[in-house]
Amino acid sequence: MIVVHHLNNSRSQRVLWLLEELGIEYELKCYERDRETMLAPPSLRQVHPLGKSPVITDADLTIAESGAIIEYIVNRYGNGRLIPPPGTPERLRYTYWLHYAEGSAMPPLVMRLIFELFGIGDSKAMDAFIAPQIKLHFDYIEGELHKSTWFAGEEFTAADIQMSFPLEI
Ligand SMILES: N[C@@H](CCC(=O)N[C@@H](CS)C(=O)NCC(=O)O)C(=O)O
Repeated sequence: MIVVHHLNNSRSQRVLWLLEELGIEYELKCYERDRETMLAPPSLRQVHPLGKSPVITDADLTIAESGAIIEYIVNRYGNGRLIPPPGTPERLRYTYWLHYAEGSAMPPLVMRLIFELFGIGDSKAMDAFIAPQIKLHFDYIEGELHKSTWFAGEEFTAADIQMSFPLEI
């Protein structure tokens, strides 16, 4: 059975949503962030060396990175659900958003979170780089969402689940 190592208020919400959406049984192991640093507890490093969430185990497999976890679950257990058929334009858009969420959207958002956490939210770096980058990305996302109902087209897919985290942040 899949075990989800879930850190409170984290990207592993995506994995829980996906598993619920697909109706897959799983076991939940919860971890609490340090209230000051927001870091995960050291016990999470016993599951994966980086000690980040999400991470899942499934029999003898340990899988980290939310995009990789989503791909694994959809391919292994999805039976074609929540993913556009191969070779379609929708499938390409699906792959794009699955990567874009962590590769492009999250970095400026994480920078802003860290700057705010350490009390340097009003800074030259925030004004000159971080805030304009966030605006650039969100104007782009808004424009893309005008083209179709969901990120990959007219059907809800796991790419929407992956994109939920930057939007929520
Ligand atoms: N790109 C990774 C990011 C993983 C990550 O940074 N997770 C955060 C929670 S949202 C975390 O574990 N933070 C606590 C820590 O770094 O100790 C993914 O998508 O899974």
